[in-house]
Amino acid sequence: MNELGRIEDLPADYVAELKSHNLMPLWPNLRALLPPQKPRPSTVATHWPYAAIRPLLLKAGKLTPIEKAERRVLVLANPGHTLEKMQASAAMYLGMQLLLPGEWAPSHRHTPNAVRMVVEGEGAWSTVEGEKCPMLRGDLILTPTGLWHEHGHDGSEPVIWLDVLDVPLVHYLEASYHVNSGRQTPRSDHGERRYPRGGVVPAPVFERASKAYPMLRYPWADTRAALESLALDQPDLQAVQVTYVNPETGDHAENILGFYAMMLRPGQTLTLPARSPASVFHMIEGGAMVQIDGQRFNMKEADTCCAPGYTPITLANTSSTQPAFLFIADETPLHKKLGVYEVRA
Ligand code: GTQ
Repeated sequence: MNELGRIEDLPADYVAELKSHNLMPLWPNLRALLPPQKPRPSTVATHWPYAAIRPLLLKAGKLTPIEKAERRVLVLANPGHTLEKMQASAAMYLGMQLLLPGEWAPSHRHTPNAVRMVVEGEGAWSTVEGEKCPMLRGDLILTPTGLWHEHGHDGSEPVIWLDVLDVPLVHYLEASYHVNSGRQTPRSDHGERRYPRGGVVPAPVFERASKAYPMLRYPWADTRAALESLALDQPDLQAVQVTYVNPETGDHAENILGFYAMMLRPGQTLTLPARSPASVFHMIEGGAMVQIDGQRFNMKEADTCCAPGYTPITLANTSSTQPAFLFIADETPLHKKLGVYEVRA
């Protein structure tokens, strides 16, 4: 490949004149914009052990009352993007949120989509568009774009969950904003009761189902049972994985990020191919060694890590007797919609 001209190769007064007209020469920056063969992601493989997060989050609970925080969150920031950008990858944001007994995080809605994966504690709930969703360990709760949501806690111990948002993308699009409001009035219908089995969905006769997001809570007990059933049915299946879908459309549960649960059989090692989207792994149960770009993370329960796109990832269950369960978030729906999704051999 031939060397392209550098900015220093141009007369300084010419460059100054270009800039005074809000113009830039492409060629000194062409390789940075379009690197050869594969992207040069800023996202670096990063491991956030829960043992490090938990005491610092509980300390935030002492230092900052909920009224001063609205959302009491420690952001899992990828150093490759600089910590100040508060992003895990190009499109993903991760935060660990703490709610103490009796606290209330007031209702708001925003343009970025969010999900919550419950990590610890009992008695908290999220109300999403009036649907009160109990938060039990391993549950996935959607708060898609534009839907009102608030969090409350009637239990006696701290509750902690992982927030996954597409805010870096929506912010980059200059489309990120929020609106606040008061308490929501709970409704009686619940998506998780309407869609208890994946194979059969309600067939309305007198009315059309009109909700864009018909299911908001995906109980862990059901997801775990689905994985165990899948593993039993297909003993040779390499990747025992389910996708969180919109039960009406079969599409991904949200528009931008994809969400999955994976079971690693006892002793299993699984290498995922290099794919264009970045991904996040969160250990729901058990432990796993995660190898990304020559880095090895010993993932214990409630640990989280992220991997850039275009790199193979190896997951190895650290137990030879127990299955391990992971929650995965990635940028697949976004890449597929934009036509940039790739799997490399
Ligand atoms: O719980 O609504 O981690 O609005 C960041 C922004 C959580 C939330 C975050 C939010 C929320």
